[in-house]
Amino acid sequence: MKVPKIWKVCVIGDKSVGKTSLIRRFVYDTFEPETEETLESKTFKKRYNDITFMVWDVSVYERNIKPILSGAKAVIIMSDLTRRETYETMIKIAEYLNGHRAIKVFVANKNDLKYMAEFWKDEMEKLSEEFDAPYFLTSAKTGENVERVFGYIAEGTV
Ligand SMILES: Nc1nc2c(ncn2[C@@H]2O[C@H](COP(=O)(O)OP(=O)(O)OP(=O)(O)O)[C@@H](O)[C@H]2O)c(=O)[nH]1
Ligand SMILES: [Mg+2]
Repeated sequence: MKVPKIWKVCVIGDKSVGKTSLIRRFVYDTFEPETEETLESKTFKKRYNDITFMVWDVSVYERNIKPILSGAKAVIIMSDLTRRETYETMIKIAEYLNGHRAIKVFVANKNDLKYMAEFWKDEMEKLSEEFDAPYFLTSAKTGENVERVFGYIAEGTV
């Protein structure tokens, strides 16, 4: 009998970086310009090839993320290219996660607004090398690279 693959994936990052939007793009292939903030963490389910992803949209108000991270196959650490401080938060999260066994992926979102970028690929590369995890520039708005993030988690190759 084949054991079903149910993989928990946590999406974590600073406020308004587009966590919910990225998940919605992946799960429903939709985008909303106006969103409500995520007050409580929420899960979304999505079938991808032979894997069922349980995607956790982790609220920035979560006081204790330890139980949420428990058992996670992967963690998507997100930032917003147009806000430098969200890059700094990504570093803090990566440091916090050091030693956690989950697959880590760095995502700089809102690449459709790249003319407003406050950090760029070179810095993502630095982060990627330091923490030995790949990075993607995504746009939840256009859909650019969104599926590739989950494809990497599923297949282990960029
Ligand atoms: N231009 C652009 N806007 C985006 C993108 N992703 C999200 N947004 C917008 O950014 C805002 C915040 O998006 P959310 O998905 O709510 O961000 P979040 O990280 O879930 O926010 P919180 O739950 O409040 O922490 C919304 O106005 C989105 O429409 C993107 O790729 N491009
Ligand atoms: Mg949200």
